[in-house]
Amino acid sequence: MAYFLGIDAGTQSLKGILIEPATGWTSKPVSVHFGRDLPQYGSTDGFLPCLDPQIRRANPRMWLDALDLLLERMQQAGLPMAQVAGVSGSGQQHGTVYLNHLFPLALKTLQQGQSLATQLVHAFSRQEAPIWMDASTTTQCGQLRSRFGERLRQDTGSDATERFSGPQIMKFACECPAQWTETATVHLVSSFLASVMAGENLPIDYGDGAGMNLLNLHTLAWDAEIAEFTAPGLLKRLPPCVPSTQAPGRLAPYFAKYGLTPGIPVNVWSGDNPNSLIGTGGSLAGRAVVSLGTSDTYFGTLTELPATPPRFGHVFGNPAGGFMTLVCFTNGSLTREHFRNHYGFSREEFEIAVVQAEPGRRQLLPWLVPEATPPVPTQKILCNFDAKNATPGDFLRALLESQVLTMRYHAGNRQRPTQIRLTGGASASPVLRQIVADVFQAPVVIGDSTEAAALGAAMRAANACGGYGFDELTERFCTSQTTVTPNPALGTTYEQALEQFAALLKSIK
Ligand code: XUL
Repeated sequence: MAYFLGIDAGTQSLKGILIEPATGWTSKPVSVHFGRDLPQYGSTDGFLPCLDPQIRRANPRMWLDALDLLLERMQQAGLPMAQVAGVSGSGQQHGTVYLNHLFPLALKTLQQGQSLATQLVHAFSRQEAPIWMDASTTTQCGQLRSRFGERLRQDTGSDATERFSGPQIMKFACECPAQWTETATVHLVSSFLASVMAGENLPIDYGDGAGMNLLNLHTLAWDAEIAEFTAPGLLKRLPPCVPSTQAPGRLAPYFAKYGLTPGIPVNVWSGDNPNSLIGTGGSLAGRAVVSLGTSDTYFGTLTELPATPPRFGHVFGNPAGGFMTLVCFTNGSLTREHFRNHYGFSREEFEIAVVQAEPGRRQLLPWLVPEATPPVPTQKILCNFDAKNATPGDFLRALLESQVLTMRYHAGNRQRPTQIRLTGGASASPVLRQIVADVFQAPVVIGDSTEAAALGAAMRAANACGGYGFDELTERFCTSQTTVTPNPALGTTYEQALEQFAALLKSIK
């Protein structure tokens, strides 16, 4: 039997799972929590403490120690490591790792008697890796915007974004020119760990590469002009960018110590969002994933590059082919909970009140806290109805519908999805499930997203190293018991509601 290994290098932990596609078997996830399991790095939440809340960096050697510990734990758990036929992974997006000229030789000569972190200690030109939570590059974003204007969004799929790798590299090259000169290679978290496993520098994939403000999505090559403006000599420090389905590496002999077979193929790793798209079963053409959590997130598949990328979102590569959008809405479950508590409703009372209210009649701008999409810096709740005299049900229905309408409005895809995979805590609410189905007029499949990035990575390994198609992998690993069908009678109602919502949005511009 052939098993495939998926590793998820997240913000707070490293997780691994094995899958066996012939039977659909999935192992229990094994994990290493950076804060609890590697306290020597002083990174309780996965990053180094810093008084400046804009600065968020991690020690990349912590990720190496975590990789050793994870594979040791997987072996100790009795997982069939010797039968693993391919490896892939997922990395928190945008984080950058800076390596010097010693890295390739250090990788090639890894000895089983010592840890990865010990053997690679001299290979870093920068000891810390800025991660996606770092927001300290507003100046650099401004410079990129004034130099390239709209072209940045049109060609790289995103406006200049603080956490993105390009602005992060720009800041480092400018503030630390000597260390920049010493830098031979800039990796993403994903391509760094993939390279370690392969014992040689591996490429970046289109999924994660698109989160850098450096990849030209029209040519699928690094944009030389943007790269040179970002940092002198950056182009020659970037690994090549390749399709997510390539498996250019072979597992390094070092990993035999965990029972793995040296020489098995290593698929290029990708970002956590592209991997989650695969792992939630949302990567097939026409599908979208809506995750209803603290914030709400919309991932939509795109077969072609949109003429205009979403104004406030991002376009990344879809590892299954084509592209994906990612749009994040800050006012998610906390806002829903706030208003439920405001009316003193239990969850059941909340459901009943919303079901009883009339659909599509009332809209509001649901921004209790500053919102990312569209960017609104302060609280703003604006209604197109008389909120004082509305019943609690009318108000709460307007809130839920508007939260879904804003997703449809900002999704960046004119075509409605043919199926939505719904995940996250609030996907447990029957009334919210139905509203998502009705507003999008698409069937909603309730999924499980707990290990979506690790599962997506394992599915990508099975695709790239085992020849399994994403259709069959999705069918086997992303099953669901529950589907909610849209009510076609409400199609026109919600088209009108969308127009009314758009009018309300315009009224604040
Ligand atoms: C997406 C983003 C986060 C990170 C970490 O743009 O910054 O989702 O990928 O999860």
